[in-house]
Amino acid sequence: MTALPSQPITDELRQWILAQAESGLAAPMLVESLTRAGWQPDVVTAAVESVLGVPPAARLPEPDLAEAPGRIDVGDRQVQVLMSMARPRLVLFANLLSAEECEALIDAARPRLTRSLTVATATGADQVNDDRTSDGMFFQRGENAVVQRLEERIARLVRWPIGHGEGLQVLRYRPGAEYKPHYDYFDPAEPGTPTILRRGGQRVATLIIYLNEPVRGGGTTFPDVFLEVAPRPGNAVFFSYERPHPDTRTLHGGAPVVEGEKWIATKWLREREFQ
Ligand code: PD2
Ligand code: ZN
Repeated sequence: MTALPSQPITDELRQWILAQAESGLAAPMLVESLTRAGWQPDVVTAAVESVLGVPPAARLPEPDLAEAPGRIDVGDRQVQVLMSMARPRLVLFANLLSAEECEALIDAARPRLTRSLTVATATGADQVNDDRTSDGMFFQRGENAVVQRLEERIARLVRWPIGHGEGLQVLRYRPGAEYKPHYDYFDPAEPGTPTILRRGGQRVATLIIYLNEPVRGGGTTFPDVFLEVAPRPGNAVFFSYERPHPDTRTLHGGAPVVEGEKWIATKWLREREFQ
């Protein structure tokens, strides 16, 4: 049998893959369109993997619920699975952090809190936003022992490289503070989005980890599916979005805290290495 002529991974091919990925095309769609254009599937797979840093098959963070649907071994702990749903792709976990670890994160974050900013997708710059009235801070990846341990657990929990995660963000909501419903992905229609995507590509999943329990209010809402997650220390809600589009049903918000404080840590996961 004659071997097919080999096709090299050219710079042009790499640049095309990067440009398409930056405009929001997911890895499997890239593979499909290049294969349809006549590229050999193994060349395409290798090229997409080398440019994006992930095998196209492992296209989204996803917990492994096939073996034991009720718990996931994350190395140093068993995380419980309380519920999961398909659309939005969402999984609720318990026991991701101990009470002591929640307190250690709060104590390390407290002196560094400032009024939360959001990325202005029109320009790519950070700005104060009335839809988000919490105080927050970012840890560097691996900044201290608790952060590092948590990042290792998250990587095992949702099978996504630590290097594809943004630094952990901690937020504190006081009474009256809220985070109005929004999507966590960057809107491809906004002019600032290509600049944001140069660093690690799109966000593809979010893990919101609860560090305490407010006295009243402060649930995480998913208005499209009428779901509200109650904050409980050590629990976490995971959701992923295969493309930056409302049909993922990942609209979500932080309901106003009525009494007490609410503390969370959020880990956003990107398509590619986030430097
Ligand atoms: O605090 C929350 O429940 C919440 C709601 C919506 C957090 C986020 N989004 C976030 O950190 O993205
Ligand atoms: Zn959010």
